[in-house]
Amino acid sequence: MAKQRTLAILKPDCVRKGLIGEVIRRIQDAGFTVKAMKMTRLTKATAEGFYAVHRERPFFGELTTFMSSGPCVPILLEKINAVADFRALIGATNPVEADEGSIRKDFADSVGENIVHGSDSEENGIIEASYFFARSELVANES
Ligand code: 3AN
Repeated sequence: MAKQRTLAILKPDCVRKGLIGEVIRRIQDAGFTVKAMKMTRLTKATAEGFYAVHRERPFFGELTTFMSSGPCVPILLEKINAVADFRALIGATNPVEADEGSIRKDFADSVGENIVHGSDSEENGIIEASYFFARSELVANES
């Protein structure tokens, strides 16, 4: 199987809880390579664009307010089978349902504030990465 890329975001709750290092440690221990990374803060409008697929959902306002509530750390990751493996590493959206030992099980408070985002497909990962990284930042890190 070929290497894939996926877009992770350490969400504002991860940053506020002082868990940036812990979560990146777990990601690297699981075999992911960091290809691009920064700390930034989404505006409400950018968060609404990023989560546009959820625009009709009842939690859309809460989600985009939370995601723009403080700095986050987007990270472009690479690994064989990265999309599925990363979603397994972080666990189910609702931490109550997340597997033992997953990042959300161990650190997330709720379905809304769940520490980390992971792309649901390789195609969406490419679109999501474009919200955070310039083409030059990605090309510079191609192996
Ligand atoms: P995932 O991030 O696991 O792919 P999605 O795509 O279903 O989950 O949802 C996107 C984000 O929306 C989640 N990470 C979560 O923060 C938020 N979310 C999902 N369901 C709810 C909900 N019922 N209430 C509040 N926020 C939610």
